[in-house]
Amino acid sequence: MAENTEVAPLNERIITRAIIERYMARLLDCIDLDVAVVGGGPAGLVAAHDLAVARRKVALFERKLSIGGGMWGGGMMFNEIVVQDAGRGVLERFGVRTEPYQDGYYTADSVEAVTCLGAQTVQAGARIFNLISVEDVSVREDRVTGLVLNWTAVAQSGLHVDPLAVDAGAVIDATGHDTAVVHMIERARPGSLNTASGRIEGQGPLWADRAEQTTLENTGEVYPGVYVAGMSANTTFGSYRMGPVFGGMLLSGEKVARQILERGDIRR
Ligand code: 48F
Repeated sequence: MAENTEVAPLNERIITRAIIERYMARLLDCIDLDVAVVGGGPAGLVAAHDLAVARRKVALFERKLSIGGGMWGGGMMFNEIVVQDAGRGVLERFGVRTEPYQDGYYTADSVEAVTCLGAQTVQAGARIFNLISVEDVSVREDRVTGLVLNWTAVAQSGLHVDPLAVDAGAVIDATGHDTAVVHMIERARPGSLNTASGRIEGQGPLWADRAEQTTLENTGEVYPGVYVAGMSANTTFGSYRMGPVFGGMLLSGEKVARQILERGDIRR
């Protein structure tokens, strides 16, 4: 019997409906989250991955078109990153190949690092929403209970369009140098952060060794319901910047996921 090789002509209405229906279903599924991650750099991706592996309902909101944050560009657009032993272990867990350089330093291709982290995170069950900016938090008394979202294009074009909101048992500020969510809390509740001064302590100049250590120490809850990870942790609690060495970011993502999992009360 002759095989029917005829292909049905493409129908634009089907393509449009497929995209809208599938996207809407995923968005609706994420309006009540266990954990909302803000920022798709290395710290946010690792956190979202580990929480999804532990079967938490987790979504990551990234304001840009692409995830990866500061990782794509390596150092000054030389797209290689450096990690030490501990960070290398995280990269390898995500299937990123590393190459020994010298004395416990390893390099990895930054494009491979971002794409592997991204793919593993989505496949683990975390939903990544790009092109969405977190513009505020929602609160009930003295606890953050969710995020206020809008299309990045709305903010960029200065249009007066009201946002939408999602609920979350915990929010992770993984917005890097911006420390965006913590700034929102500081504006709304001045002096209430779990830092030495109650305010954002700020970021100092470059000191890679010290900053790698403190990124991990500073990872944690900064306000009821809000955790900081990655560079945002150092800016919040006050420490140095570290340049294109990424172990601290990856380990901070692991640590914040662990901290949230250890808290039995963070579940929708
Ligand atoms: O900056 P980023 O990569 O943060 P990270 O994971 O890693 C820091 C390193 O890249 C580097 C460094 C290490 O040596 O110092 O800077 O801590 O990723 C932060 C992401 O958050 C997004 C931003 O676009 C970036 O991709 N972001 C920032 N503000 C918002 C946001 C916001 N309001 N809403 C959504 N996404």
